[in-house]
Amino acid sequence: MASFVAPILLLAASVTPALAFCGAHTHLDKRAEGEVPISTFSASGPTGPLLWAQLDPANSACADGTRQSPIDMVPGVFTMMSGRNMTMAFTDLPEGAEFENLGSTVEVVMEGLGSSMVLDGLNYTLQQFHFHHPSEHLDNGTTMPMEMHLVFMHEEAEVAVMGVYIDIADPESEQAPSTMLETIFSSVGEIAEPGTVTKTQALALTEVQGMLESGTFQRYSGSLTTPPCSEGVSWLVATQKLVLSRATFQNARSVLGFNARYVQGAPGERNLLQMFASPEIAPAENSTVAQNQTTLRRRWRA
Ligand SMILES: *[C@@H]1O[C@H](CO)[C@@H](O)[C@H](O)[C@H]1NC(C)=O
Ligand SMILES: *[C@@H]1O[C@H](CO)[C@@H](O)[C@H](O)[C@H]1NC(C)=O
Ligand SMILES: *[C@@H]1O[C@H](CO)[C@@H](O)[C@H](O)[C@H]1NC(C)=O
Ligand SMILES: *[C@@H]1O[C@H](CO)[C@@H](O)[C@H](O)[C@H]1NC(C)=O
Ligand SMILES: CC(=O)N[C@H]1CO[C@H](CO)[C@@H](O)[C@@H]1O
Repeated sequence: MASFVAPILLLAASVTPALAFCGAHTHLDKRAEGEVPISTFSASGPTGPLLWAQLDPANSACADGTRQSPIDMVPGVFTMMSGRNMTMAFTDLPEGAEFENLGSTVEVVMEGLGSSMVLDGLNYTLQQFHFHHPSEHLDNGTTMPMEMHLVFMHEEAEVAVMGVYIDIADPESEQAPSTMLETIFSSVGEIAEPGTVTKTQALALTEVQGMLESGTFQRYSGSLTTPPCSEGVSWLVATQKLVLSRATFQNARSVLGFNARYVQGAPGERNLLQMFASPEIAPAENSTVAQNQTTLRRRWRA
């Protein structure tokens, strides 16, 4: 099974769309020891999300999928799930973990380090977590400074991703910066160049587990937010947020640059790129997006 786990870890630049559903027949190379692959796609320009489907036929879901991620997390697109209803078993890492710059993100490699969660009776293992600046999902219409994605896999190649918004610490607020995030990003300067890797100091994942268990998750079925945009991904977006000190956020931002895919249509709606390609197809009257565009137009006129 390990042979198809690694590419998802790497944000899956070369994974086939089938991967998320039936990994049994994939034949993907395991990450070579000590090598950090650099992504062939980006978040803007000619290799950016408007053109991902043209980069590789395997990325077709990016342009025609109707359950794509990220989305605007507004009431009606998700169901709520209590953190207490989930079983998480995150393990602290006194030895730290590898921290890589893939060009498209910075990623902490967790494969084989023993963190897991049970979702719908399936035991998923944590493969990696990485970061987006700004957030990819919108929190009820609003972008957040950053978003962490914890990518889990079940051995039948099911993918589940926990999204956790990261805000900038407010001196007026009681919430202290996350020790785990401050530790990770204290070494981000060592991997400023794509293709580089370093080792973090000891990581306290149980701190994050405790925070997630005390909150709730907004659940929906979506996709990978990077090529090949495979669907069938169980998304769990936490309502509890982590915070970073302003100085650490600025260090993280200077390495991440901009790496968020644009917000996709609500689950089940036509892919925005298909709507663009067929201007005769107006957004459905009853589309929440269309309704909100109408509201906005009215506001502009006023
Ligand atoms: C928690 O699980 C129980 C039992 O499965 C279920 O009845 C309840 O709706 C769940 N609550 C939430 C908030 O998910
Ligand atoms: C998942 O399975 C592993 C191996 O059996 C076990 O150690 C771990 O506790 C399980 N995870 C959860 C959240 O129950
Ligand atoms: C979401 O945003 C709408 C409109 O901006 C607001 O009325 C509503 O209270 C918000 N919902 C939550 C849960 O914050
Ligand atoms: C719009 O509403 C109609 C009638 O309720 C329904 O059949 C149709 O599926 C809806 N379309 C979308 C895109 O939600
Ligand atoms: C999808 C979306 O953005 N829906 C919002 C449209 O606007 C109404 C009212 O302004 C909100 O309640 C919806 O959540």
